[in-house]
Amino acid sequence: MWIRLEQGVVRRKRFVIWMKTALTLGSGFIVLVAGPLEAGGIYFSDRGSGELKRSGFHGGVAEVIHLSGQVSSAGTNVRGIAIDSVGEEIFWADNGADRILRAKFDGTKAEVLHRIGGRSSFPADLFWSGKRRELLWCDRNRRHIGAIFPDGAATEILIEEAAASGPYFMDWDGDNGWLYWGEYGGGAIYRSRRDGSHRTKLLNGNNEVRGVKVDPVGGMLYWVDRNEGRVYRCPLSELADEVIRVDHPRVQLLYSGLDTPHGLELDIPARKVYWADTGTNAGAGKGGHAVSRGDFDGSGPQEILVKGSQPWDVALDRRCVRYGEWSQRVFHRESPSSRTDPVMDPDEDGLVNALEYAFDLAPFLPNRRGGLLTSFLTQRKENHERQHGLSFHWRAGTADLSYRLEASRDMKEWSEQGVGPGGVQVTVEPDRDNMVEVTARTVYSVHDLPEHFIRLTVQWGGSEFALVERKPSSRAPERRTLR
Ligand SMILES: [Ca+2]
Ligand SMILES: [Ca+2]
Repeated sequence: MWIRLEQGVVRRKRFVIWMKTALTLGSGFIVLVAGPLEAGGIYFSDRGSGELKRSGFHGGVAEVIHLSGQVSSAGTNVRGIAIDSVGEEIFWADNGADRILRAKFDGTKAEVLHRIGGRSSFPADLFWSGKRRELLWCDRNRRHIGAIFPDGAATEILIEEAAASGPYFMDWDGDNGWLYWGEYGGGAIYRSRRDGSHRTKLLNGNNEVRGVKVDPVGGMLYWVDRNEGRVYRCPLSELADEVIRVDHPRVQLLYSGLDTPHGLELDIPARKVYWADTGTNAGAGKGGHAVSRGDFDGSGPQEILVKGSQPWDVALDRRCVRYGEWSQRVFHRESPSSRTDPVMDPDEDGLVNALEYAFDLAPFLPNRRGGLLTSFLTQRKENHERQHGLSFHWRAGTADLSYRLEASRDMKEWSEQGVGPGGVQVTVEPDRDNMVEVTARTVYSVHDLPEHFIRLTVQWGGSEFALVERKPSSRAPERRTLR
């Protein structure tokens, strides 16, 4: 039985499939669908035209998002943009009327989320935290960083006097609980806890910081310097103790010769950095009036993806519903098919591109062969019986991927019903983008079985790829096999 998870799965909190009965459920998640060609893409605010725009991952001609609902115009001075790919909503700041707005991805239900009353304000950058269901934003003129809770429309000021010339672009590292922001005119980058405690100046010496983003997985801070026309990064480990300058030897210059870079966005699984360039310095820099992208380590070319009038900020919807869409997200536009073909393995890590797609990995960064699946033992409270479990992150909502789970005690005879009474139970929980965490668990005890294996077979197109996990011998580190 092949299982394909529909897009709607990622919006549900949690559901369970019983392998023995799943065929008779008749529910929507085990179906073959033609589906759309793409789900995700690049969203950007175009300050010059006062519009919100989008394109696919390889750019091209920008599509204007036409707004309808409470408002039909994005505003007269459009700034930060953020998206919620689960709720399919766009949030943006309008510095013209001092307000923060939202709309659905297709532009419908456009409305004012928050009006900033009183004296002169300057809403700039935004960050949507799906976990906390809050929108963080910074106000350059009032020099503070705040939170808006769209569900109840409540607001809160988190950090006062964030920087002398005001905070301008910001990011939230939810994994480690740090808020990062850059100063509008002073060249510094700061961080603090969400409540403003443990505040530190990390870095100094930029000629006007714009986008600031953190990669907690790689332990790296990324930022742009508007007037030098540069994209930088620096290991977070270098930023802990004392303020360093931008010419510190551990600061890496990734891209230079840009025009007027502003908003920044990261695609951590794909190891890409995107930036919006307003073109307002009107120099000879590369990529002005456009959204560009490059690689995390600066190794690939600057790819100028999509033009605008004055792109100010950029956000990514990283969902992919077909291999072709993912391929545009992770590979350079000029990459030959000898790298991009689904059955190729350009990083020679033993995982063909179709598997890198299924598990949301980078196809040019070798992954640990055993890192995809987690094999574990659980113990039932009532009788201390041990069950064999397997968990993995999986791309849901695609038109071309499905998987099958089987169990074996000898790696010869495989059964979809497991090797004991009760079968295998599968639980699916939303993770991020259109990825979900799948956990399979035997309902029977594996205590008396000298060996027990769970096999995951991935199907892409007409190809199948099998990954096998052995029952751990104890709670000690798991043993894994891949074939
Ligand atoms: Ca590979
Ligand atoms: Ca890889």
